[in-house]
Amino acid sequence: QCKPHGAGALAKSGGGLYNEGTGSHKTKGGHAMRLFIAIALPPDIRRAAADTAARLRAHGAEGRFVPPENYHITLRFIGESNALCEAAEAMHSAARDCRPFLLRLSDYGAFSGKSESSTGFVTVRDDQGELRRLYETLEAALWERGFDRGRSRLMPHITLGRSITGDTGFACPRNEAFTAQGMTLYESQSVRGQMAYTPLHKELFV
Ligand code: 2AM
Repeated sequence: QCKPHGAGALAKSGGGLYNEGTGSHKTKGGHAMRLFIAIALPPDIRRAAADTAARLRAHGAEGRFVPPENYHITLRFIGESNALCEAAEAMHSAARDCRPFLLRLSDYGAFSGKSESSTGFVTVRDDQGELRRLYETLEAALWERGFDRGRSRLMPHITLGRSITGDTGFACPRNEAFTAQGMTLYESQSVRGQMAYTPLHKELFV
């Protein structure tokens, strides 16, 4: 029987936990939620990232900018799943060996796809490699519990906007640091055209 761990017990449960026998928690229809695990940001770091976004707009960039309350560092995108307990258990297992660690904001960067526009972000420096280690332990813990493999490489960043154009030549070096105290499992939903991220479970690093 799966029980959620940690102070932040799951706020809700998706009914049947997962499609047994598929080896994967991906579901077709049903109660699946769009899930991801991220590092939440303190207010001063949100403000610093919002300042980079404001400078980017002043530079002349346009696109779909993310509201600062939605800023986060994605650790692992899970996608459509209703395996909340398994995700929480994997987080608990990975957090066990993790102490709070320092992350630092750095320069503006962009992921360019095939189109003219790109995803604009603030690069996050993980100088001690602690976020990478956490990512790897979490990845293994999720895999053990039947989740698909995620991205092969972690590129820590805070997304500022999508479909961004006009960012050529933009730079905004930053150096603000903060201590990552935990990781959070979120449900992502589109509510009246805006993304809403609901925290479902939190694991603190101790
Ligand atoms: P990013 O913005 O940090 O790059 C919630 O949707 C978060 O999950 C997004 O902020 C995005 O991360 C990440 N995400 C969304 N869709 C994804 C996908 N198909 N593959 C990987 N990550 C995704």
